Amino acid sequence: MDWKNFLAPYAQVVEELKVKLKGMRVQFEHESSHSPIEFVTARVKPIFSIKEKMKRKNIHIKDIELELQDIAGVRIVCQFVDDIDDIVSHLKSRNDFEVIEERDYINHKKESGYRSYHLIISYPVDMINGERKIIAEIQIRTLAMNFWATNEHSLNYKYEGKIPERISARLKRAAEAAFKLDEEMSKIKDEIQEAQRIFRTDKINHK
Ligand code: 0O2
Ligand code: 0O2
Repeated sequence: MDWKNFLAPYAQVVEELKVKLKGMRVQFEHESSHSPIEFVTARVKPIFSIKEKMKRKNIHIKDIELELQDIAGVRIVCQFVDDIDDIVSHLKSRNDFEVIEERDYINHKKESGYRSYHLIISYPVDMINGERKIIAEIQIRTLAMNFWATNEHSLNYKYEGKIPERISARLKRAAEAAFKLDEEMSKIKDEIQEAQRIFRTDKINHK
């Protein structure tokens, strides 16, 4: 397998999506009082992680383009749960890619306690030998969901997917606490946004 060649269009997609979505954040900041996007990160899945997932899910190498949907991955992190809906409807209305699948792990959390909204997209990318449609995954989650997922991901890596029961029970409780934190913050969202507006205006005036 010529991985470098295979992954080239994925790297291109990740770079393009990163520019576009970071641009979206800047535009929101200019045009409205609140940007639903806090930050954007993106990566091409490392080869060892592709191989591990192929093995775990029993995916043949000839099927990875269709079946391994997160080789190109972008993550959008926001402050409030409501922001997720705004981002999802914006992404679905775009003309530069097509949403082919949606996974709502916000209203349907995973067994682990994981919460996030996933969009699987088909993104046309121009390579020197013509256009290719590449599948990519966009994860949209709040800061609290991201905090939980990052920590759980590290533990999963450490325990090779078999987190001991006493830790996974704590993680489930932590996931509920993160959910409550999001709920509480949503209730005072207007206050927080007003404070952030004042802070931004003050900063500009003091320049
Ligand atoms: P700014 O000014 O910090 O907003 P890159 O090529 O480095 O731009 P990549 O490879 O995705 O992008 O990098 P990375 O390190 O994953 O992070 C991308 C952006 O997300 C960076 O901001 C990081 O500062 C920001 N980031 C990552 N993790 C966190 C986090 O836990 N909290 C916060 N607040 N930000 C985080 P920018 O856009 O490059 O610049
Ligand atoms: P990475 O790059 O290490 O994050 P799955 O069977 O769940 O592994 P599937 O069916 O392809 O994968 O799709 P799913 O579950 O919709 O999305 C996969 C990605 O979502 C994972 O990628 C994670 O980034 C994230 N995710 C899903 N479930 C969990 C979870 O319980 N905890 C955490 N921390 N993240 C989760 P990978 O393959 O793990 O890759």
